[in-house]
Parts: sequence; structure tokens; C-alpha cells
Amino acid sequence: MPFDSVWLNGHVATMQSGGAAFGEVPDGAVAVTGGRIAWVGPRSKLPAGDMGPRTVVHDVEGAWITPGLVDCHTHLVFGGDRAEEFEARLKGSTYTDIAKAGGGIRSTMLSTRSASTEVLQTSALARAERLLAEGVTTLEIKSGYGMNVNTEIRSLRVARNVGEALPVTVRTTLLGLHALPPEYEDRRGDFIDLVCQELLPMAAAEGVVDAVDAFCEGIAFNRNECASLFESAGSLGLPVKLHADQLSDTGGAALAASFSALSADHLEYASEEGIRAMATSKSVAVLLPGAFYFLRETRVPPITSFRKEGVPMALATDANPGSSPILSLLSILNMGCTLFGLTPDEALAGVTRNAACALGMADEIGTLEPGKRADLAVWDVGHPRELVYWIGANPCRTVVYGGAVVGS
Ligand code: DI6
Ligand code: FE
Repeated sequence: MPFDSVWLNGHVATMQSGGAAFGEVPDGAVAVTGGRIAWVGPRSKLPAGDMGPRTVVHDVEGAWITPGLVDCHTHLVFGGDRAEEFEARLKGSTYTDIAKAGGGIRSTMLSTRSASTEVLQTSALARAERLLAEGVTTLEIKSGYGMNVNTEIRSLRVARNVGEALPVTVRTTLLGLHALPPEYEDRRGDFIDLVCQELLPMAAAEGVVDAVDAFCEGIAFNRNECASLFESAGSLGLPVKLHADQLSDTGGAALAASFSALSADHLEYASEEGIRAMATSKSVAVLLPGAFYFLRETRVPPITSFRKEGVPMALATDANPGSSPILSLLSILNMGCTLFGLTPDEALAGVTRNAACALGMADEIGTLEPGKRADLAVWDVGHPRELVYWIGANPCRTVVYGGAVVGS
């Protein structure tokens, strides 16, 4: 079958591992057929026989082509904001103090419950559009600010609808255990039962959940509680992820690994034992430098150990109103390098190849290779390392989603 379209006269960063940094192909070309990548390589080797009379040729004029970016950890569905809390923290209150006093996640819970579905939808779409403008073509969206059946299901529907309304693949995650809602103050067990026995099966039956997550932390839920949720997820055939070891070492990384989690996320305090377990279970370490930055944390995740043990590292915005009000995945690339010490190649792999793994989508997206979806971003940069270097510039020239130009 002749190519539907060909992208040439630029350079390609395939982001495949094992070869040159960034999977660089100088003077490269990408060919697309039926919404999938049909061919990638040096332009000089582009198979002329597959160029048909109707093949559309896109001249990218010296730009760089990368896989569409993947933001594998966001909380885009919420009501209100927490700017006042930010101000209080600047005056000395801590994130943990605010959470213990009933603010923090619980304050967003109140604004989310009282928001109409329409308001939740409009605001989530606006946030997603900001991410898409920077070349994001796949996005994970968590629920977690409803903390009751009605608003959690509403949040997951809103997340699904983002994927229907915009040219982006959305993976929805039920963040079932995020904080204990006040009405369950003295009945933790009842809340866990509600989430495991009612909310999760209902969300699964409606088809609005692709994965299950929990916040394993001193101020949130303990290992046993998270394990109960993961068992329920397993019985429904749903993969799991975990907010693990962000503010303290609670053994979250090892817990996630013991359930073969797609990813464990944050991990500032992850132990060596937890990291080794993640290497064995092939769970991705999703690093969230935006939350580290915004909470002015000082403990950097154990990057050297992830490298040594061969745990793949992803980077994500963690876009949320409390700990990471950041709607720029490119800024996160920069933070991953400046704050955590990743190399530019590792950072870009963290929002392409490894982010795809963190969503269980490695066969479908994340690198430019034949057979994968033709999700591409075209950048006005001299080299892919510039994507990591600029702050607040958006060099994204064109976004291609499933072979179609959707933004330029
Ligand atoms: N990390 C997060 O991303 C959420 N919880 C967490 O530990 C968001 C928390 C918030 O709204 O403050
Ligand atoms: Fe998060």
C-alpha cells in the first residue's frame, strides 16, 4: 500500500533505546499509512516505490520530529484552586500541617463535589488543551477529588470525555484512596469497603476506568489499605499504580512492585529494597519534579539507584491544584534535569518511551517505529536537547495524531 503521507526535510528523534541518544536520525523521514507509522529512517533510504500519486508530502523545513509526548500522571479534574493554601505555605505552614488540619486535598474535595459536571468538564478541557499545545498526544487523568461514588464516577466520565472531545488518547485512573473524606473520619474500614466493593466495580462496569491508584503515605493510606484496593483491582483485571514514598518511606515502592504495578510515582524516599523490587516487577518510576519544586522539597529521588538497577524513569506534570499546579510538560523536562539530575536524553525518554510503559502502552506509542500509532510532534529546534533547555518557550510547530495534523 502506498504511503498516505511522508514527513521529510528535517531530523527525527525516534526515542528508541539502545542506539544513538534520542534515537537521532539526522535528515530523517517518517512515512504514515492508515494512521500508523509505516517507515522511519534516513531520507536517502525512503523507499521510493511506496510513494504514490496521492501520498501527501510534508516538508518540515529543518525541524525535528519526535513521538507525540505522553503525560502519564495528571489530576486534571477538580473544582476550585488552592492559591490561598499556597500563600499560607509561603508564610510557613507545611503541606502536611494543612492536610492534618482538614485542608489540602479535602478542600479540593469540597470544591469538586459542589462543582457541576459541566464546570468540571470545561475546566478539565481547558487544562488539557494547554498540555496538547506542547505536543502531548497521550494523557493519563486520575479521579480522586470526589471521594464519594457520585463525584468519582462523574470525574471519570469527565476524564473520558476529554479524550472524546480532543485529539488525544486519554487513559483514566481511579485514584480510589486519596484522602479520607470527613464523613468517614472514624470509619476508615467502611470507606475502604465503599471504594473496593461499590465504587470500583461500578466504574469498571461502566468502562470508565483503565487503572487504579492510591496515595500511600502517613497523611493518607497505609500499605494494607492500599493492598486491599489493589486486590480488588486485580479481581477486575485492572492494572495498578501507586503514589509512593513521596514524603516518607512507607515501603510504597515494594508494595507497588508486589502487585506488578505499571508504575510507582514520586519515590523521593524509596528504599533500595523497594527499587530492586521495582526492577524485578518492571514497574516504571514516574518522577514528578513539579510537586518537588512546588512543595519546596529537598530530598531528591534516588536516580542513581534507578539507573543502576535498570528501573525505567518517566516524567510527568502531576498537574493538580495542591502540589503541582503545572500545565507544561516541557517545563517538567527542564525540572527533571535541573532538580533531579536527569540527562536531556533521559528526560525526553521520560515523556515518550518510558511514559508509554507507565501506561501499559509501550506497544502502541512512545517511540517512532513501524506499526506504532502515527502520533508525532514537530519542533522548531536545532536539536532535541533544546526541548529540555527552554523554559516558557513552546517550540511545537505541528502535532500529528493518528496520522492527521491536529495542531499547528
Ligand atoms: N500527589 C499528588 O499528586 C496528589 N497527591 C499527591 O501526593 C495531589 C495532592 C493535592 O491535591 O494536594
Ligand atoms: Fe499525583
